[in-house]
Amino acid sequence: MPAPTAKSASATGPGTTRARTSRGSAAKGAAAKGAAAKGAAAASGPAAGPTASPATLTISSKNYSSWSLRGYLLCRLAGLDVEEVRLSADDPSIRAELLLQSSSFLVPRLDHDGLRVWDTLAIAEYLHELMPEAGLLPKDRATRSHCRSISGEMHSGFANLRSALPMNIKARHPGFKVWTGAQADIEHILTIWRDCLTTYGGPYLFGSAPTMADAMYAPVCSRFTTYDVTLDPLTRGYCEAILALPAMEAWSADAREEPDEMEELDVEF
Ligand SMILES: N[C@@H](CCC(=O)N[C@@H](CS)C(=O)NCC(=O)O)C(=O)O
Repeated sequence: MPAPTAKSASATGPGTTRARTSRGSAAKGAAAKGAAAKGAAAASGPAAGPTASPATLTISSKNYSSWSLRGYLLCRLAGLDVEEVRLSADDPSIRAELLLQSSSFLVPRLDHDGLRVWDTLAIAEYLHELMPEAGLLPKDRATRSHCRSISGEMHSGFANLRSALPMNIKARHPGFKVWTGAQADIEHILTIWRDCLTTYGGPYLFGSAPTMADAMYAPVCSRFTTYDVTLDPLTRGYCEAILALPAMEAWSADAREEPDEMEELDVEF
C-alpha cells in the first residue's frame, strides 16, 4: 500500500498556505484489486501529454469546502502531482485574491502547463483529457454517459441537501433531524447510488475503481457520517469505501487539524 499523502507546507502570504501533494494510488484494501490498473497508471505517471509541468490546485478550507475536496480527489485519482495552495477561509482579503485569480472567484482552481482551469466539472474533463488511462471516466460509451450524467446532477442539483447538511468533516450530529426537502435529495442520491452499485458491481459507483462520479459524491459520504443519515448495507458500504480512499483519509486528517469555531462557516461555501 502506498504511503499516504506526503506534503510540505509553507506560508506564502496572509491567508495562503502552499503544500505539495504527492501522487498515490486511488484505493486500498478490498478496493485495491480493481483499482490496481488505475493505481498503477497513477503511480507510474501519466502515459502521455504535457504532464511533467508543475501544477497547483487552489483550494480553501479542508473541513468545509466540498468543492475543494472534489477538485483534490480528481487530481489524486488522475495521478496529477499538484502543489496545494490553500486560501484561508476566514481572511477578508481572500475574496479579492480569488477575484484576481479566477473569473468565477471560486475554488477549486487548477493551474497546469500554463493553463488555468476552474469549476470542478471542467477540471475533471481536463484531467481526463490529460490522463485518459487514469480512468476518471469509464471506457464504455454508455457507462461514460451515465457517469457524466450523475456527476452533472451533483454539480447542479441537491441544493436542499447542500444547505441543510453542509460539509463539516470534523462535526458529528447524532440523531440529526433532516427536513423533508433535504430528505428528498437524500433519497434521490441513494437511488442513484443503488442503481450504480447494482449495475456495475461496486465497490465504487462505476465498478472496481473510482471515477469522477465518486469524487463528485465523496462530500456526500462525509455529510452522511456527520449528520448520522440512516443507510442500508449497500449504500453504507459505498460510503465506507469512499471514506477509506487514501486521498480521502489524507484530506480528512488535514481537515481535523483546521482551527475550530468558525461558526459563520457552518453553511457550505
Ligand atoms: N460550481 C463550482 C462551485 C465552486 C464553489 O462554490 N466554491 C466555493 C468553495 S466550496 C468557493 O470558492 N467559495 C468562495 C467564496 O464564496 O468566496 C465548481 O464546481 O467548482
